[in-house]
Amino acid sequence: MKERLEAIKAEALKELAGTTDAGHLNDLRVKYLGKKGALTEILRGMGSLSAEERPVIGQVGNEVRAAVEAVIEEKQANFHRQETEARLAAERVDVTLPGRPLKQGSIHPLNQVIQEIEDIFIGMGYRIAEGPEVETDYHNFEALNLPKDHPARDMQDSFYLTEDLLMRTQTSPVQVRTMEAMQGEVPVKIICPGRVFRRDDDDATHSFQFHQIEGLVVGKRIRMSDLKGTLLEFTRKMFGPNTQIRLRPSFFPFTEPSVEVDVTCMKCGGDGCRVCKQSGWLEILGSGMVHPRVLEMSGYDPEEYSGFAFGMGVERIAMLKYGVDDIRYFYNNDLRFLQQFARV
Ligand code: 2NM
Repeated sequence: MKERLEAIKAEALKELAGTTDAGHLNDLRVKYLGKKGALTEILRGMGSLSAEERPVIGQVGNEVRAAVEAVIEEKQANFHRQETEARLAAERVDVTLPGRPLKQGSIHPLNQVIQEIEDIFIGMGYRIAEGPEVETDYHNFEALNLPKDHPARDMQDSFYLTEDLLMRTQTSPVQVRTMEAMQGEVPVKIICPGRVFRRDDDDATHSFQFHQIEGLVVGKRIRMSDLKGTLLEFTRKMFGPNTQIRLRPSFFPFTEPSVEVDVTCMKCGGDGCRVCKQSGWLEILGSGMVHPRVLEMSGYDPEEYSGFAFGMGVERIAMLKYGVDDIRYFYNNDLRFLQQFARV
């Protein structure tokens, strides 16, 4: 029996020496040490041995089992280590490689212009006010002193949703709402940026939807000179410190007097060029002293308070500033256009 055990040991060790993979190693473990394995089979037959032989054979059996087990464990550990090393090599990451660049978007040129204008007025103590794009006829027209028969109220010129609701044609209704909410408190000092809508055919300089920024100041003894100084300060911050402004009389239902404001051409500095059609001047905004009836309807006594207001088209300013000759570039979202405004 002892010889058979030694023979099994020799055979097992020889076979084990030849294994090169974990699967085969496991097969051998089952073959020699498993429940139906060769060694187990022999040791099961120990019952028939004499009392003297049993401990001797038992000891040899245990030694053989231990020797075979030891080799299997060592081989298993080796295979495991090799496997780990192979995986580490295969999955190796070079942490010193530069990362993949993240695609970064940029602020839309219209929003850049809006933010720039906002920053200038915030610097002068203004607050930003926003309001709904769907407006009541009252806030969009009536409260701005636009009489029922005014041409701007023509159904053909605005997007009416119902008898009483329309897409706002200006951001002035936000100023009306702000005055209402402030219940006669002063100062009112706000700018209102936002999208406005007009029923118009799109072309190179017109769009049925565009952006405006309107400003409003209401307080005691607010004068035309405050308006002039404010607009000069704004235009110099926006278009350069040498900018001049020129006020021409005009008409708006919500202001009296009303003026249109020109700035010296930012392209030629006033000498005359293609952009300013040789005049040296560019019209950039409309403004005036808030009409007493507008103040009164929104809760300000025109005997006690006065104010000025102004409004400008964001697209027009962006087109002049960047030399864009078609308003539709702002809405097409062509990256070749937009990326020229990316500030990296
Ligand atoms: C403009 C031109 C002139 C204006 C007036 C008001 C309000 F609400 F105070 F009456 N807001 N905006 C105004 C005045 C707007 O845009 C060309």
